Amino acid sequence: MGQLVAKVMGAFGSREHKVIIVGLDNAGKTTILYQLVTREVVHTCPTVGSNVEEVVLRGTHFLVWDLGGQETLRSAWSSYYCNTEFVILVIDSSDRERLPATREELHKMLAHEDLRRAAVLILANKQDVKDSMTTSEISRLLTLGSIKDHAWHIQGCCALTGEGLPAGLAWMQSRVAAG
Ligand code: G3D
Repeated sequence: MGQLVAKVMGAFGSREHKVIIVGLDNAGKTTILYQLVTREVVHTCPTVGSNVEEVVLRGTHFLVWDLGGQETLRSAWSSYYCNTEFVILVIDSSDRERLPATREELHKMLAHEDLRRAAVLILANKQDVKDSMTTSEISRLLTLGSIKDHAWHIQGCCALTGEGLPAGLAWMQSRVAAG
C-alpha cells in the first residue's frame, strides 16, 4: 500500500511542468488561460507575473505562460522555449484565412532544438461559431499527421464556456503520469 502511495505521489509530484500557450492574436489564448485558472476543476495560486499562472489539476502543477500572438511578438516566442514540456497551440477555428500562418509557426516551432521534447496540445477554439472548422479539418490543414517526433493531440473547445478544456488538460496530465 505504502509503495503504491509513493508511486502515485511520484507520478503526480509537485514539480512544476512548464507550459507555453501560443497562437495568433485573437485566437482566444487569454480567455483560455482565464478559464483554466477559474474553473472549479483547477486551483490557482497568485499570479507570478502578468501573463503566467499556475494551474493545478489533481496534484499536477502546470506553470502556464501566455505568449502574445501578434506578428511582432512571435519572434520572441523562442526565448520562452527552454524547459517547456507542453506547448498549447490555440487556433481560432473560424479563421480559415490565417490557418496557413499558424501552420507555418507550428512547424517552425517544432523544429526548434529547445522544444525537441515538448508535447503539443492543439486547441481548436471557437467551436461555438457557426461554420467553424472541425478538428479533423484543422488536423489536415495543419498537416498534423506529418509530426512524428513530438506527441500531439487536438481538442475542440469553446473558451467562452470552457467546454473541451478539461479534456485537453486531462491529456496533458496523462502524459505527465505516463512519465
Ligand atoms: P488572444 O489572447 O489569443 O489574443 P483573446 O485572444 O482571449 O483576447 O480572445 C479574442 C476574442 O475572441 C475575444 O473577443 C474573446 O471573447 C473571443 N473568444 C475567445 N474564445 C472564444 C470562443 O471560444 N468562442 C467565441 N465565440 N469567441 C471567443 P472580444 O470581442 O473581446 O475581442
